[in-house]
Amino acid sequence: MAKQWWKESVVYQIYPRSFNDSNNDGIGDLNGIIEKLDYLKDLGVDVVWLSPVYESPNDDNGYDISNYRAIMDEFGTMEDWDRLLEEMHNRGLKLVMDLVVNHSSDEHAWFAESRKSKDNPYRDYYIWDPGKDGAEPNNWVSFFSGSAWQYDEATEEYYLHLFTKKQPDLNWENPKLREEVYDLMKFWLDKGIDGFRMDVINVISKTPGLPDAEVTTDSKYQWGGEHFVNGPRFMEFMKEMNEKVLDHYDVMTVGETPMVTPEDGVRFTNEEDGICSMLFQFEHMDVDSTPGSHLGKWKINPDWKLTDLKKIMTKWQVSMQEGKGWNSLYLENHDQPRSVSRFADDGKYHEVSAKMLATWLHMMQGTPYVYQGQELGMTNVAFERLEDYKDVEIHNFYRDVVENGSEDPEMIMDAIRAKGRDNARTPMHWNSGTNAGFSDAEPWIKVNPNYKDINAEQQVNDPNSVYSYYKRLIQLRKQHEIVVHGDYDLILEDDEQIYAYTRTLGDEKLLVITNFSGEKPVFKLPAGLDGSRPELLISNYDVRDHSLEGLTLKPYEARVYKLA
Ligand code: TEU
Ligand code: CA
Repeated sequence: MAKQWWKESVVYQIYPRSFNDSNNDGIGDLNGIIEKLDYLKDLGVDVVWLSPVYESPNDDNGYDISNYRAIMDEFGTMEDWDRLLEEMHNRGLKLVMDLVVNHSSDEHAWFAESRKSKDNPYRDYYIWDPGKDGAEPNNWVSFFSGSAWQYDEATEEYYLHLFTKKQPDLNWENPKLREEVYDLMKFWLDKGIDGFRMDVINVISKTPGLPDAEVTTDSKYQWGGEHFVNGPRFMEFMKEMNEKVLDHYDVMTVGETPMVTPEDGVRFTNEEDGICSMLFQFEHMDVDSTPGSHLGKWKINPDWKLTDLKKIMTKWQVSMQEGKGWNSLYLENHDQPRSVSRFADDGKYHEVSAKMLATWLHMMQGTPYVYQGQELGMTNVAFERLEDYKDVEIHNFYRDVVENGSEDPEMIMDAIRAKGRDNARTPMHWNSGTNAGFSDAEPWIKVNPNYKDINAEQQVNDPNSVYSYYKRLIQLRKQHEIVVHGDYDLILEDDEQIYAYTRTLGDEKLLVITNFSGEKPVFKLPAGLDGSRPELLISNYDVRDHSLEGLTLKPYEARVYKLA
């Protein structure tokens, strides 16, 4: 397999609004990030992915951009950003910026022009339609509830918005719009950044004529994915973007691509003619959802099984290695609940189970991502009142289902507490002081009350902390080539408590054993694996007995062995 710096790297995601507030206005900012670069260096990560820091009215916290070449006032200035890049590069850290070009903000100058008149030169930068019989042009539902169309008085037409109505979709069919995107990408690349994370990049091409979605539920609006997920001209647009822009720089790109299969994954990331370095697939993020509707994420399936997760992860691991593609490995980001609360135990076994999940993820094939606070084992939050949640997705969802009278409000609040994106967006826990050391002022969103027990200050110098464990995992990647390049094989396929797999490179083998339960299952070494001289590389308990035959695991135990 071809060697690339981004395969050997670990990426750390920063959600700037919630990371560190340097000027005490309650909002994280660029200078706050600069203050913490030594922390990131100590952790050992190689790349930082910064969620959007561009000018934005913040309808969707920066994923609605009103100027692609300016920094949001609340976050600082372009000089601050230049200094951030310089300080990162001085420390050998790389910077990946978020590229949000499926849509802009409705406050972008292009849209202000576009909506003025039907013959405005910017009209075709967006997707306009007169509608059908005084109603929306089609039945598509928005990702964030309600119709994907908004009526606009000025020209008496509708515009498409797959996300909020303040996020109008850009019209990629228009070559002028595409050139604008390539120009803004060059603007940042020429400043010296090291790559892009591409927001919902696989929905930029829509089926011509924008036909109705198939009706599969009794809701007024239907999921229209068949008409825009990996749409007809998606690959063509991406090839053009690569030829005109990306091929001229040594950068990494990670496509955020909902609803893709491993076959798509290989198509998008393979060494020969892929369109990005790696991608974020979502199948494992849906393992605990109820399939069948776009609102499935809120309907938690309490009966999801470890074997479901094994099937998904193994399919991706094997397909990508056979097709010479490359995986991103993630359990958290700014859109997902905290992994220790979701997949492990944020109570009694908080510390060991956070370490177990980290082991499981970092030993797979692909580039691991750590989302801010994950390295401390930060947990979900449970706000009492709806007003304490700030996320537009949460509020739209609540309005949609509760105010239309279809669901019980307390049930909806529970779904929000379990799955809402704000679980990941509470301020970072730096210490046990005021507001967890994030800010002296009241933060824009409340701090998780457990910050006195879970914070960086207490963990950085504790060799047994979740943080120190992450540091060691990241080091293992630097020390053992097999962690990066070894082939993955699942073992104990049917076990509902133990997730175990091997990695193989030449005549070297790693054995990864993780217990996803609070019980004490017995690990049986499969025939053909020689466990006679195992060398323990890392574990989340003190291990005395290394015999692998009939090994009784402790709750949420994790061990990684190198087999001779
Ligand atoms: O998310 C895209 C996406 O697929 C969302 O539907 C996401 O999965 C959802 O939040 C889960 O319920 C990206 C960004 O990561 C997200 O923060 C933005 O809100 C969205 O695009 C629009 O830009
Ligand atoms: Ca601030």
